[in-house]
Amino acid sequence: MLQFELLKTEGLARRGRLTLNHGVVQTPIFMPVGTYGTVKGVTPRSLEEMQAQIILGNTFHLWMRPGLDVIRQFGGLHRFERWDRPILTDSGGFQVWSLGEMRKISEEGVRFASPVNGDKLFLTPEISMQIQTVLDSDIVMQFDECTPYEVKGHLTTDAEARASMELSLRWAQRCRAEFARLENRNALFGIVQGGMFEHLREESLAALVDMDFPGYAIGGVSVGEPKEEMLRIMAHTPHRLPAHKPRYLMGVGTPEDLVAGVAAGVDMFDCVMPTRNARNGHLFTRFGDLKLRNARHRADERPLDETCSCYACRGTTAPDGSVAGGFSRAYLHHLERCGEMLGPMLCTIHNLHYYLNLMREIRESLEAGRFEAFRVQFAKDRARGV
Ligand code: PRF
Ligand code: ZN
Repeated sequence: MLQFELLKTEGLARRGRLTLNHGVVQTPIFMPVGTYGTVKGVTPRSLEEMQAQIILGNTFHLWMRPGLDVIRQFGGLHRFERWDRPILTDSGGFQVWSLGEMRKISEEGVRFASPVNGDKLFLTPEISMQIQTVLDSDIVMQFDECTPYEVKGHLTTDAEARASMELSLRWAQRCRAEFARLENRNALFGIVQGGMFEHLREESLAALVDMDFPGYAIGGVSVGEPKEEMLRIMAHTPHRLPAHKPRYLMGVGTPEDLVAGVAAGVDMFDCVMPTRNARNGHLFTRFGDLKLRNARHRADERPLDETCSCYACRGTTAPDGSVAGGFSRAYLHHLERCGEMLGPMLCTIHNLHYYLNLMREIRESLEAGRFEAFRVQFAKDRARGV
């Protein structure tokens, strides 16, 4: 099941409400990435505290480990990973694509050697649907081929991008048929491809809209192309999708990309950036990015972001008024230098809280009809410096 209501619009930007089998998601939304059935470094309790509404999982990784027998025994991914709110799973198309030379793509599917134990494996649209049905994710992604930006030292040509996009369309059809055969009660999204070619994206989009999916994603961006190319595709595709269905931009991006994406009409985002960068000591704040390794933080008593209400920045106040947490830049710098695991844990809490709060502020600005004003203030704040 999937229901999507548009609550308000401003220009191309939209404020919506998405109802899924495991709950309601207020859009625009950022979805933390939980590849292996865990958002790296944070507990589900902590995700709830920062008001995460929906998280990602990965078909490919969970198929490798722990394997479908275990997930099936648990009745799906929700109970296995102890997250009872909505989950979206990616189909494996992109993850297999990331294996590079280790894979072989044919009409039927993708043949590759398991990166875990070298076993010969074959992933097809049908198998991806079967896996995602066992996972019981609220949103199932079609199995697609993510068209690369470059192949073997040359930019992907129009003809190459077309062949890839058309293959993804045939796979979309097969996904739809298998999803129906399995009587999956969740929602299947189609994925627009077409590389950096607008006319191909329009063809892909039209064909997917004819197949009538409950939601649509934009894939094949943020695959190594220059920023201007990403922004060109982001400005081109979202608003051409059906207005009354959710739109998901896959694997994007920086805080600036999210704000630009919303302005272009995107409702949903995911990216490893807040979690991965946190583990490398790269923090996002209202006033710009901060590199924890920098010696300037050595004795700095300030929190990462004085306006942030996350556990790392402000701590939590107990009923008796006592405060726990609220860590200084000096302390976080120290943890980073010593390789202590509390460092990445606190940084992940902060970065995810920042991303989720950014989306909350975007939703509030849309409700108030002040998204344009918000964009101006956002850019000004981010340029101030930490
Ligand atoms: N396809 C799928 N997953 C994805 C992508 C895609 O094109 C991208 C592209 N940035 C990220 N994740 N299935
Ligand atoms: Zn914080």
